Amino acid sequence: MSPPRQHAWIGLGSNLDGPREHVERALGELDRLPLTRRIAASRLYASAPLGPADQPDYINAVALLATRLSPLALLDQLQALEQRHGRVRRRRWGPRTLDLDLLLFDDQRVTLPRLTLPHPEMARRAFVLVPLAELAPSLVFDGQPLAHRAAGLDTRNLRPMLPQD
Ligand code: PH2
Ligand code: MG
Ligand code: MG
Repeated sequence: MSPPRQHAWIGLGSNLDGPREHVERALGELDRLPLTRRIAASRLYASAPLGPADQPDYINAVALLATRLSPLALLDQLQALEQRHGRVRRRRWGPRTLDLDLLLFDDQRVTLPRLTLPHPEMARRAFVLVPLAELAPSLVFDGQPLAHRAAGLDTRNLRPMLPQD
């Protein structure tokens, strides 16, 4: 019997070497991971960097996957995809070609050295919460629909990208 199909939410980010192309290509690649389909993607958003300011602006998006992988097997696949995009880990919160963060995996709570679910920072980051709320406005997180949470965040440094941008 195959394991059940579960929903995983992924935050994508890039601010190096053609960030828009990295994010758009990764959205296609997420759909081709083993035992996995991408079932939705938010618009792309441009955002000012959180953390060190001496780095380019980011392109961010959120994707929804249906997967039969376990959370850790999916994390392995996401990290391998980051590597294939030439990701080099330098400083914390520094610039990167592709960052794929596992945000939510159904309603699972996980506390492991490699993985914490839900992602501990997601509720504070407009560049995660706004695209997530675009896909799932009524999803309840910490007792509140995402749309309400997103409305309470400072979004001055976040803008949806238009096709001609
Ligand atoms: N990711 C970081 C650090 N800072 N800032 C923005 N705007 N978007 C990101 O995805 C981002 C960041 C580390 O993962
Ligand atoms: Mg990140
Ligand atoms: Mg990351």
